[in-house]
Amino acid sequence: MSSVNIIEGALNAKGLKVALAVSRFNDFITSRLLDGAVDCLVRHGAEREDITIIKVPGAFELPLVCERAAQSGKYSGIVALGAVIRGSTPHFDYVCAECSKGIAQVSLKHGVPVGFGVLTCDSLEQAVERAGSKAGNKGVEAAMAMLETVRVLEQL
Ligand code: INI
Repeated sequence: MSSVNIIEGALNAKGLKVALAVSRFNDFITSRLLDGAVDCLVRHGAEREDITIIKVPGAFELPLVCERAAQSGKYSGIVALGAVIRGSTPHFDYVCAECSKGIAQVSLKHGVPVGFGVLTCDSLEQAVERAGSKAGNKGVEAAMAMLETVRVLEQL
């Protein structure tokens, strides 16, 4: 019996130009996500000068800057980093919905992998857990996912 063909991406960031879009809202959380993403890329072979950090006010603004970054053709991959924490109004739901939908659309429209490193949490405690403590660092996970997808696309 012949073997199946498997396409998978190596976790190698050598030579890649990457944009990291990060929101200032809940900066004490998003700065940890950003540190994690940069560290992850550098440890996987990226050069620091090939990493561009784009700061935006909040998660709602992330899709637009990811769209421009993707459209520019300058980047092999993008990572969106943010932290949306539920309050007492429905604002949370609108920000999360537009942010996640917008980022997914950018990826599909331009064929550029956009790692989704936006926390959507019910409490500050949940966010802290996902920004470099008990539940890992979602900035690292999003950078890894972007990296793997870039390398998968190269083979398709
Ligand atoms: N933006 C966030 O990134 N996280 C939040 O938790 C948040 N909350 O809760 O309001 C938030 N709001 C701001 C929003 O992203 C926009 O920046 C703002 O509405 C201006 O367009």
